[in-house]
Amino acid sequence: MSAPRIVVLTGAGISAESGVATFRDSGGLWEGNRVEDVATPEGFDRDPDLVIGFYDARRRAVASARPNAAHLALARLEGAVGDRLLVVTQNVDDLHERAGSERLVHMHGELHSALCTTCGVRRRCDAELAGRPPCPVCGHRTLRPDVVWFGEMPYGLDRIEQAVLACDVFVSIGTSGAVYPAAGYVALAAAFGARTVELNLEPSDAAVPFDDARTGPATVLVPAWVD
Ligand code: BV8
Repeated sequence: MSAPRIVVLTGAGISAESGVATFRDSGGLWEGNRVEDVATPEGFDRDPDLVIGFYDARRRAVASARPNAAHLALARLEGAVGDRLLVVTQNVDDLHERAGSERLVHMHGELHSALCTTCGVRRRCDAELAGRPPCPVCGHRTLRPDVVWFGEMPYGLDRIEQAVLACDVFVSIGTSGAVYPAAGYVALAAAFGARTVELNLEPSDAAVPFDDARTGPATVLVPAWVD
């Protein structure tokens, strides 16, 4: 039998051991910030400088982080099975790319991308958005973080859903299963016959039980599962 088709969904927990804060763990990003203020379009409209400062600080934190053994193991898996693997990440950091993953969908956007609310262009952005630099295309000072806030449409949904429906194995790594539509993918995969696996520091409040739920740090569980 040829290599199985695998979908891997990752959340903030896969980057935790790289020193990147998660959202809902103690000391997480939501502890110091109200979701309504920093992760909604309304919050951005109310106080764009607050939101831009939140994301600039996270971009700086990620720049000093390094991919960990879990990111590297997924890149090795892609080397072994090629286009039979798709990594769907809720994370906006670039640690999967820096580990070598290419078959990757950032369904909640990317810290390293900026979106212009005037002309709609999305451009790679390593610089800070504080001070509202002009859009390189239209010149308006209307760049925002290119991330998906609550109430906004996630990216790549068609591609993701096609892969989830067709996969033989669905693996969820480092996510609390609190945010939709990502949190619904395990139920969809199971309904279409996939074997479901969770590799998480603690069991998530998943929509349906996983066939194989392993608890522990991603840097231990993911290489052990991949290799
Ligand atoms: C949308 C911005 C319409 C980017 C974020 C159905 C039911 C109920 C509600 C909804 C629904 N459908 C839509 C909604 C509304 C809403 C939603 O889900 N609300 C929730 C609160 C109920 N969803 C939306 O608005 C989405 N948009 O639905 O559009 C639509 C959709 C489909 C089709 C048509 C129309 C938009 C959601 C995106 C919101 N943006 N953030 C950013 O700032 O990064 S959410 C935020 O949460 C991040 O994106 C993050 O990725 C995401 C999930 O968090 P996790 O990654 O899981 O992180 P968390 O801290 O929660 O958990 C960490 C886990 O890791 C823990 O389990 C921990 O144990 C584990 N861990 C920790 N350390 C380790 C570890 N594991 C292993 N090793 C370790 N070392």
